[in-house]
Amino acid sequence: MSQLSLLEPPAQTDNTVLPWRHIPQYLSAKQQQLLRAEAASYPFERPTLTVFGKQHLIPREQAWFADAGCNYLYSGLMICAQPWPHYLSRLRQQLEREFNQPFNGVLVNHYRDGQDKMGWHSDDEPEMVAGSLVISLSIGAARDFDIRHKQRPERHRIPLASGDMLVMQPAMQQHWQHSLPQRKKIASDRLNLTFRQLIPFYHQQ
Ligand SMILES: O=C(O)CCC(=O)C(=O)O
Repeated sequence: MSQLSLLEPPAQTDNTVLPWRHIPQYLSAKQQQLLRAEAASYPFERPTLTVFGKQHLIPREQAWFADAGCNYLYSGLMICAQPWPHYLSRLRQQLEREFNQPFNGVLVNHYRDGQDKMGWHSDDEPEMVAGSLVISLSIGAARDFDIRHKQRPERHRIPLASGDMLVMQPAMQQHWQHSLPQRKKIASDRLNLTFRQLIPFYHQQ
C-alpha cells in the first residue's frame, strides 16, 4: 500500500475528516506468527498505579522497547527502555520506510484475555514528538477500540482484528481519547504494539 493511501484520513458522511485510519490486515500471517512467538520471551510487567490513593496492578501486561535515552513516563510510571527484539526491530524499519517518520519506541500491551483492558486516555505525554504519528498494530483476539471526543458527545467504535493497523494522527491525541473496554466472554489473548516517536533524553534534561 502506498504511503499516501495509508495516511489519507476517512471522511464522514458530513465531510468531517477523522484523524485516524483503520487498515485491516496490514501484517501478513507470517509476521503475526513471528511476532507472537517472539513475544513469548518479552519481559512483560504489571506495574502498580496509584488512583485516588489506592494501589492497583494495571489490568494488562506491558513492555517498552526503545532506543537509549527514550524512557517513557506513562500514567505516572517511568518505564525504562529495553533493547529492541529482532522482529519488532524489523517491523520498526518497515514502518519508518512506509511513513517516513522515525519510531524510537514501541509499547507492547498484552491483554491476557477479555478481562484485561485499558481505560480512557490520549497518547499526549510531553516526551512525544509534536506532530508525530502513533501507529498501532494488533495481533490475536479481535477487540473493540473505542474513541470519544474530548469536547462533544461523539463516539466511534473500531473492531480491531489480528493483523490490523490503526494510524493515529496528531489531532487524535489532541481532541479525542481512546480506550479498550473489557469483553468478559473473550478467552484468548491479544498483543497491541504502539510505535511512537519520543524526544530522546527528555527525562534527563
Ligand atoms: O490495545 C489497544 O489497542 C490500545 C493501546 C493504547 O491505547 C495505548 O497503548 O496507548
